[in-house]
Amino acid sequence: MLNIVIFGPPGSGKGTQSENLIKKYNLAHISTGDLLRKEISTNTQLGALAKSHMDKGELVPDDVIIGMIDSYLDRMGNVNGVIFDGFPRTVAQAQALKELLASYKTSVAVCLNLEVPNDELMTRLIERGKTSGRSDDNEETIKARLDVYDKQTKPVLDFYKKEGVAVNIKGVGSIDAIFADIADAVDSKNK
Ligand code: B4P
Repeated sequence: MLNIVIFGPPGSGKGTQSENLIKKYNLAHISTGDLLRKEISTNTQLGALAKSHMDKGELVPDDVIIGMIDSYLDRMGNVNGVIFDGFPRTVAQAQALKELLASYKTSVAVCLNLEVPNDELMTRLIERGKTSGRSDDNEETIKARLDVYDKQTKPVLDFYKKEGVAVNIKGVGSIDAIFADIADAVDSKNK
């Protein structure tokens, strides 16, 4: 299986480039952010819990997220591989993913680390906020999310470096040019 973690700070283009990955490699896709927003829009209990964290720019607790991934993998059926978009965001989530995938006799083939400077992230997310309707796309919450990324999420990259699967991708430039680098990285890990 070709399992890909698409990694990077908020607004680095994880969702955007996942769309391109799905088309090129015919993979299943799981975005924890999208799943949480779906729970919020359908007014579930989980959605209410998620909203209370997301509105402050905080991460949703690990046990909730890991439970979502577990049940997704349980239902996934026969696929060529999975794109994990916005997950893992903590080392505990990365460790849990490793164990879950091992139970299916598979592992993460590549972790694509999208590198984008903070001022560009802020510009993109403020711009997205004009149309997204997302309650976390405002300056104050974006600052909190960038801080959470530095403290809680960045260490995940060291986890994947130790696993020997991390690849840095320059995440600034045209979406197509960035995807060309992404495809080269995936192809070189998928020989
Ligand atoms: P996510 O939904 O994962 O969203 P994101 O990090 O904001 O966005 P992404 O990187 O996908 O950016 P996009 O492609 O849209 O997370 C939201 C929240 O959910 C988190 O803060 C957290 O609270 C919670 N959550 C989710 N997963 C969790 C987990 N595992 N554990 C705990 N909590 C979790 O790109 C952004 C914008 O840039 C778009 O408008 C796009 O058009 C633009 N863009 C993309 N590429 C560009 C380029 N090359 N040039 C110019 N603009 C570009």
